[in-house]
Amino acid sequence: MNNTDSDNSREWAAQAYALLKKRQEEQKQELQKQEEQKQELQKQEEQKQELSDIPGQSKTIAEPELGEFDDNFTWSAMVLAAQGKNINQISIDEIDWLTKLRRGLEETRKGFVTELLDKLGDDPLTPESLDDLETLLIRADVGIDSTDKVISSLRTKLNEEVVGGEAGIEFLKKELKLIIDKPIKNSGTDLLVPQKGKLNVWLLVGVNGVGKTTTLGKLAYLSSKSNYKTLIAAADTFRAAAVEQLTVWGDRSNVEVISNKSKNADPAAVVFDAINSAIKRNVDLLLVDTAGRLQTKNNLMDELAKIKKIIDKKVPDAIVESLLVLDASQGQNGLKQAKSFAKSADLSGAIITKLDGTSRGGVSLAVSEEVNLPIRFIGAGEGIKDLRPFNSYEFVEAMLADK
Ligand SMILES: Nc1nc2c(ncn2[C@@H]2O[C@H](COP(=O)(O)OP(=O)(O)OP(=O)(O)O)[C@@H](O)[C@H]2O)c(=O)[nH]1
Ligand SMILES: [Mg+2]
Repeated sequence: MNNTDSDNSREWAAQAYALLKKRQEEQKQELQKQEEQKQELQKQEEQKQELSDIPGQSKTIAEPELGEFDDNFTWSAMVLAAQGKNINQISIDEIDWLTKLRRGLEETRKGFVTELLDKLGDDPLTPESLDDLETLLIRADVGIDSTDKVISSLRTKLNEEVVGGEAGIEFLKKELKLIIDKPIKNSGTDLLVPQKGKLNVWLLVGVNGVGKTTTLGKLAYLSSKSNYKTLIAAADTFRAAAVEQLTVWGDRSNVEVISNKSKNADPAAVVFDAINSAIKRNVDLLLVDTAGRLQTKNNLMDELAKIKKIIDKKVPDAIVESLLVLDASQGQNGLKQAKSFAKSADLSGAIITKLDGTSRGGVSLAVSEEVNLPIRFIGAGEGIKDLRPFNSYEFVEAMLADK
């Protein structure tokens, strides 16, 4: 965003705020009415229901509240405006998400933009400041290849013209976005959504603890909310609590979970059953949770291959996505995992989780450049709404926001 754009969209932000405030008041009044009517029924219901202690899974889905007309709101609205969003179409959810994303990337940014701007001051970029930038990019886990690419583009630009600090940041944003967008463009699909009229099967794979099950829960919510008929297959049969954890997520979004609770059940058999149910019920999207760890005698990759084989055999027409879930806070370690998975499993995309509060958000760049995987979703929190389709513009703006 340049200065004139900024002024215009600041004005836009103020209008958007007023509109959302009004809408929120109306919604509140409407909700209150409904609330009073339901109160008696709910009381009885609540007594029956046990609240889960899994983080982010209280029984009611908290709607975000419109906060102050502050810097967070203005920044988020400006990012939406810069993408040509219509003022009547934006929602508190979008503002809330962008605020979360920017906050989440604060640690990555702190050791990066703030330091970079401090070093640059108002002076034009010099070859020395490029050395500083190189160090900062590496430290943010952007990866050697992406860093080399960006620095050499900047060096070429410096040879041709004088580049001021702010212009340098804008150029940097453009270069980073190009890197992230490349695998997305190559995939031919800008936004991953289930294809209507077909069975879509999304496998969530990755090592233990990266957030596969949580991400699947959030995807189930997103999918059913968008009116896709959704089903979950609990193919992590290794971890005892996995089915229970998924059932809680399924309940939250009214999505059924197909599982086999017997000990050492075969994951491929669970997928087999789930496909049968999916066909019977005309399901649009089948989400498959897989194990992050198995008994030593079993190999994770073999297991995944077996699951895929079952899918290919039973529903050759299905659109299958193998999505690698990566925990951003693991930085370069996560990148190593991605590389080894990419070698053995036939991956089609990545989902980056835990972008809230990590200083290693830059690893997303390394995944795009070095593993060549399109990033499809990002997670920044444990709540059901803390996952959104990946948007490279928003990501880069949040990573390099100057406050
Ligand atoms: N802060 C934060 N925590 C997250 C996010 N996604 C997942 N988590 C947390 O990470 C932990 C592990 O998440 P799971 O979804 O169980 O991970 P998993 O990959 O399914 O783990 P295994 O089934 O053991 O392989 C949980 O405590 C989640 O709440 C996120 O975006 N932000
Ligand atoms: Mg799990």
